[in-house]
Amino acid sequence: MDRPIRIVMAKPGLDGHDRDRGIKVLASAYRDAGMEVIYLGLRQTPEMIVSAAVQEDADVIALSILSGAHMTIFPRVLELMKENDIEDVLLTGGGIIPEADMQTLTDLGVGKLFGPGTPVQETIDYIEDWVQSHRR
Ligand code: B12
Repeated sequence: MDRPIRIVMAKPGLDGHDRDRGIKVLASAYRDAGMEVIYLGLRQTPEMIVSAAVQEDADVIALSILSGAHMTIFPRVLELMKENDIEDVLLTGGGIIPEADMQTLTDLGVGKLFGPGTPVQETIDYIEDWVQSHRR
C-alpha cells in the first residue's frame, strides 16, 4: 500500500456498546495493522460521519451498530456519500445485524457486514483487499 488506509470509525445513534469491546477492539487492531484510524466515538449522526470522511479524505467508513438501527443508518449514510461524491469510499461495519438485513444492505451498495463472533483478522483482510482493488 503506497499510503496507509485511512478509516473513519463510529458508533452511530444511541448505541452505547463500546466499552473495551467491539469497536474499540477493532480500532486498536486496525491501528496495529498499520491503518490510520479516526474513531469518532458514540452518538454520531450520519451527517457527522460523512462530513468527517470527506474532511479526512478517508478510504473507508466503518460503523458498529448493536442497537438494531442499521436499516435506518446505513441507507442514510449511503445517501449522504452520494450527495458528497464519495461513492468510491468503502462503507462497511458490523454488530447485531440479521443475515437478511445484511443482504438487503449489500444490495443497496453497502460493503460486506460482519456479525458477532467474526474473527477480527477477517475484517482486516476484507478492508485491505477492497482498498487495494479500489484505490484512486
Ligand atoms: C456487553 C453487552 C452490553 C453491555 C455493553 C458494555 C459496553 N459498553 O460495551 C451493557 C450491559 C452496558 C449493555 C446494555 C444494553 N444492551 Co447489550 N449487550 C451486550 C452483549 C452481551 C455483548 C456485546 C459485545 O460487546 N460483544 C463482544 C464484541 C467483541 O462483539 P461485537 O461488538 O458484536 O463486535 C463483533 C461483531 O459484531 C462485528 N462488528 C461489530 N461492530 C463492527 C464494526 C466493524 C467496522 C466491523 C468490520 C465489524 C464489527 O465484529 C466484532 C468482532 O467479532 C450483547 C449480546 C451479544 N452477544 O452480542 C448484548 C446486546 C447487544 N444488548 C442488547 C440490548 C437490548 C441492550 C440494552 C438496550 C438493554 C437495556 N434494556 O438496557 C442496553 C443498551 C445500552 C446502550 N446504551 O446501548 C441486545 C441488542 C438487541 C438488538 N439489537 O436487537 C443484545 C443483542 C442482547 C440481546 N440478546 O438482547 N449491553
